[in-house]
Amino acid sequence: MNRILVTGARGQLGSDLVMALRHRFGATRVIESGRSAPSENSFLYEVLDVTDHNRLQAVVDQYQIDTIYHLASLLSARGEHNPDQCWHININGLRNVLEIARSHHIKVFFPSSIAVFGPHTPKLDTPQITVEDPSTMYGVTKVTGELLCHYYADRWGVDVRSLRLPGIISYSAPPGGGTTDFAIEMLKAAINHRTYTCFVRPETRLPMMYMPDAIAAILMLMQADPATITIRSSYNVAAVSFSAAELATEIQNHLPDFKCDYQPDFRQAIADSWPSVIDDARARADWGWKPTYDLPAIVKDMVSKLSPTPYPLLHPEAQPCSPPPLQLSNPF
Ligand code: VAH
Repeated sequence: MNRILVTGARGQLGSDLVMALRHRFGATRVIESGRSAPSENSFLYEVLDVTDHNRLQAVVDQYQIDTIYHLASLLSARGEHNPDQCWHININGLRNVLEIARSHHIKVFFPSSIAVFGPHTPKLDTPQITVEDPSTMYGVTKVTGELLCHYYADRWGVDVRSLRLPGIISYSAPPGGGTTDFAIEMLKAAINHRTYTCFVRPETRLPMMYMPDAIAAILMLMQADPATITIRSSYNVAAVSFSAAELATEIQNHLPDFKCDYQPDFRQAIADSWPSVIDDARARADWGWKPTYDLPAIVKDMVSKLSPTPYPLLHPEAQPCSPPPLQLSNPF
């Protein structure tokens, strides 16, 4: 029991999820995997391209895997610059996971996204069941992925569970080339440089979630009694919605000299196609979902975790050296 494989384990979500899974189930019960060999810390790590069915089969057999957290995918912004690769990895990778889950009776977590929604989806209190007309290849792969999950659960009885994750904010691993990366970039830039140029307009409001809440939602869903799971495509989950300007204002409550300007790029159109506020009543009713972090709590925790530890000012020259230039995420 609980022999777990995490694909895409070194991504933004995977880095924190692996730690949480190892903490809960034991370090030797969780196998990390990714397309490239890790630069360090290769403890129970397998190089695995999820589009390679035979390699995935070999890893599953070697470790007698009974649960797969399938995180390997290209996100929205990166996917728009390489839609063919986005389709290939996101769909063929998921199909390999579901096929092996079917033949080996493996439980699966699949991260969907609010990116399944599009311009004709209700923007406020987006229902669990509604129009899904995504305008990105990433969103198309997530709609297709949800339909595949529902099919494998309904037709073959695969215990696959899924969440439509909002933008995830974390301080540990860097963001992975998504449209919601502006939130993490703004926080890191505020702390390191006191200034940030945001790639969406100030009034752009999106559903977001702090990483601890995302990890809690995933673990609650995967531990829930199967009888309580009434959605086998993907559950809406929500925590907080805020605009880029509201985030900047909350940061200024901690860093008064922080300045943010706005130069929207191609990611503005992606953000505009997504909802602002999600209705997650079904997740709350079925398996007790309840978020913990609101915007002030997120910013307070991020600022404290990302701020350099203040030096003991033993001497006026003992000022901390200026941090290295911040490499903003390049989504391609
Ligand atoms: C992205 N962070 O921006 C991801 C997420 C809701 C957005 O799927 O692509």
